[in-house]
Amino acid sequence: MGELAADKHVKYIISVEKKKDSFESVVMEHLRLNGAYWGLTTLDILGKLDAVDEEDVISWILKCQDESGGFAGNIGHDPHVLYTLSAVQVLALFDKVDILDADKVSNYIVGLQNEDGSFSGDIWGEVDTRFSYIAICCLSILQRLDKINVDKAVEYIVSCKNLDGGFGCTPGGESHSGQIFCCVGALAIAGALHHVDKDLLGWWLCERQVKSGGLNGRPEKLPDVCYSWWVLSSLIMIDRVHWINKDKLVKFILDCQDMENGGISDRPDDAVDVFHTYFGVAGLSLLEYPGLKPIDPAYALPVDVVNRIFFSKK
Ligand code: GRG
Repeated sequence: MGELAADKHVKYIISVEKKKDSFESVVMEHLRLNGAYWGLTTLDILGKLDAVDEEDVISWILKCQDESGGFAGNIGHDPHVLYTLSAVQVLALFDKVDILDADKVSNYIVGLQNEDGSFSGDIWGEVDTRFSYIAICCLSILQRLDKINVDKAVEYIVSCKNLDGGFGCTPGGESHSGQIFCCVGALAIAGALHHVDKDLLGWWLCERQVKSGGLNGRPEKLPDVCYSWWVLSSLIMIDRVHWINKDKLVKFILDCQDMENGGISDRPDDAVDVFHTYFGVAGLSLLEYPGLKPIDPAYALPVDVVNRIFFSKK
């Protein structure tokens, strides 16, 4: 089996950040803050966060904040809960959450909770369990979870549970591993994992492993490195990770590396990108691959960062 080309992945991430005119940078322009979270968290898991200029990153993030308190994907764009979580997560990596006005950011999120407990992603109103996770995770990091109706938020997530044990985007929506991560992660943070049928969901999740060792997002679909995160983190949160073949999954992820120029792709021999590089490295971290910082399956941040948020005396 090959090895993790850690140094090459660090160089790849830094090169994407520098090539502002590249195809990848241009298509990611409007979601750059989310891309920054993927890239910087990868660097931190690899122990190389100091390869970037912290002050540059932080001053750019602050310029992405809108007067509503929410953050946009880049300067001058519209705010959305996803970029708001990314901003808070990146600041957490640098131990700089304190520079934010936590009440202002929280008020933006609180304003997006609907009567039925669900969350909209922004003022345009789209509802999805992704936004429930984002709101709960972000408010928890800001230590402001008590500002929303958590019981209602949990009730809405539970209303998206299916007969197969999985969860969808909205009530009745098909179970999908990405949404399952969001629902299980939100319930874990809210202390409400008792709503999950762990054996039933664990069975559905471990059936996502295909012959190559990779995981797919739902039945009959192709495997993709990103599901190493969505599926594994969910299995860990419900204590069923021993139901998949870890060695085969490690091999699948390593086979998706570009051994020459760094980066990880969705499947072997495809083009690499920062999204799959992050989820590949994060997946390996969940699999306890040597030399990587452990990552927290619910907060999607390194465990030392999560411990600093909740256990440091400030
Ligand atoms: C902090 C890690 C973190 C996440 C923030 C945005 C978000 C919360 C979660 C997204 C969860 C999600 C829905 C992930 C799935 C992404 C994905 C690869 C979707 C592809 O869907 P299809 O239908 O692909 O195109 P399949 O694989 O089903 O063919």
